[in-house]
Amino acid sequence: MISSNRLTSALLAPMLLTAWGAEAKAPKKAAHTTDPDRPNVIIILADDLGYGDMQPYGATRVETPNVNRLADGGTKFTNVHAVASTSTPSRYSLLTGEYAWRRNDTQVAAGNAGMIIRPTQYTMADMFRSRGYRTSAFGKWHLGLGDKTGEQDWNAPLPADLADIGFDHHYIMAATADRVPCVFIEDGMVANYDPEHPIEVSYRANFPGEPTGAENPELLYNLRHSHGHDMSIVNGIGRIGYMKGGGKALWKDENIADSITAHAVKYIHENAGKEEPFFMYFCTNDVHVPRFPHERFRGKNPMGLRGDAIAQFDWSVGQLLDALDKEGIADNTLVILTSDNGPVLDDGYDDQAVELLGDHRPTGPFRGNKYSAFEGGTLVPAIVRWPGRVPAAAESDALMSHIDWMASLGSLIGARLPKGAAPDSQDRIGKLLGTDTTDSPWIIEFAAGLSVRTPQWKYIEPNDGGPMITWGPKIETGNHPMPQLYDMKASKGETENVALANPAVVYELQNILRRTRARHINP
Ligand code: NG6
Ligand code: CA
Repeated sequence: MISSNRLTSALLAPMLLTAWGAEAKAPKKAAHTTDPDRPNVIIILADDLGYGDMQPYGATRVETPNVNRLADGGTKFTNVHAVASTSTPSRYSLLTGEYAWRRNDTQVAAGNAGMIIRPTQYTMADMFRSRGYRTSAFGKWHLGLGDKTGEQDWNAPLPADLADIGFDHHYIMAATADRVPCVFIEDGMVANYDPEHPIEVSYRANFPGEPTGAENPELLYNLRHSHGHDMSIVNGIGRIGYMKGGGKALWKDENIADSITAHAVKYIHENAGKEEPFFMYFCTNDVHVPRFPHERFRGKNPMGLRGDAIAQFDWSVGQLLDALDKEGIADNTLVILTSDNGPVLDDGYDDQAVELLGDHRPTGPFRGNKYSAFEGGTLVPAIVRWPGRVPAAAESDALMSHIDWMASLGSLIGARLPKGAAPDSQDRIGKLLGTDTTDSPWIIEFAAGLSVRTPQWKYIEPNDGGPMITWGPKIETGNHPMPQLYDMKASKGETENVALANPAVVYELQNILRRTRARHINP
């Protein structure tokens, strides 16, 4: 493991001033799960789950009883944005409190990317650890592993992993289910490693004699690709990238939700009775492609595999909530459910998501979707539950961005962040807990370029990229060579560009971007 010079919790304990000028907090003697300001914290992060995909947000063609249960016990947010309209930059920003667009290497990562968050960076997991938490990550990772891209040896412990950025325990997928390697990584090593079948991974060339989706479509017995995803075949599904070996370590897509959820539930049971609270970063593969949920979720809604994947996601949520109930720790556990970016229908496999959609609206009334600068790219569901502390059966329309969750949670638990950590994150804990329903003054969204959203306006910077994605499905990018300004109070649909009629507003929003780029953060 790369050793990092992190401050230990012992060093930090006496220094409880929060880093954003908030009031000093009374020193806490010992971390404990019954401490009101140090609840267990679970972030449930769905993949590509849209604003309109669950019943609390208006879905009628699929049932989400467990998410409904969470919403009944907590606050549902209607104006929360992920930082980016794809996974890697969105997750990078959530976990570091730094806008991904400040770096040029946070675009959608390959499965053999080196660690994008470097061990010297201070993460949300480090922050929880500094306050005595146990920390864990489950499921989709997609932020790179090992030191250098393409140089990992998947047959031995990885020289850099999540332990180097603050997670005590992890059971993860290196990237996405549509990218090789198709194995779980547990605490820095391939889980269920099969020495009879050494693993090789390449994003450059196939391994001699190995079938591919492009050349051997007859082997795609589980799902066929619609675009891309025609390289290595694992479990009868074509992937992005090439891999060889794996043997019994290879996942079966129909069991991914079961594996991730079982590990997380076990963790809850093992940690519930301990002195220290826990932080869990629980990332589902659902509802990302390839959508291949377990048999028991199939055919219960009219939307096919995408609907089934939503049902499977809901089941995972229910398993976690049940585990909290069984352990009697639901009351001192803050559960936050959200998604990494907006929804997409055809994202590369022939799963009939488009054909079977009916009148379901994955983005609700909003325009665009995953990849897009329109609201559908980053507007995500968000439900927060903490009995007694977060209003129950409530709704908040506070404008808020994931970028602020690190500082907000840090404020809650009385963490002190080292200078330079979470540089773009503001303490908005009242908004996150639903007790302050006022808007953030502005938030920034990241697709091909940047956009600013204020309570009334949405400004999209000019961008020379084309209006539609070029690689396959009909997906609007939101790009336009002219400045775009939409009055979100007049219409949620971003249909009428009123930039020319409102030059002063455009100028003001451009200034927010200019100053934020220059790091002159001015909330
Ligand atoms: C795209 C993939 C898409 C998905 C996306 C990342 C193709 C043609 N499309 O490049 O299927 O994997 O990357 O999604 O390969 S994300 O939610 O992890 O950002
Ligand atoms: Ca995603």
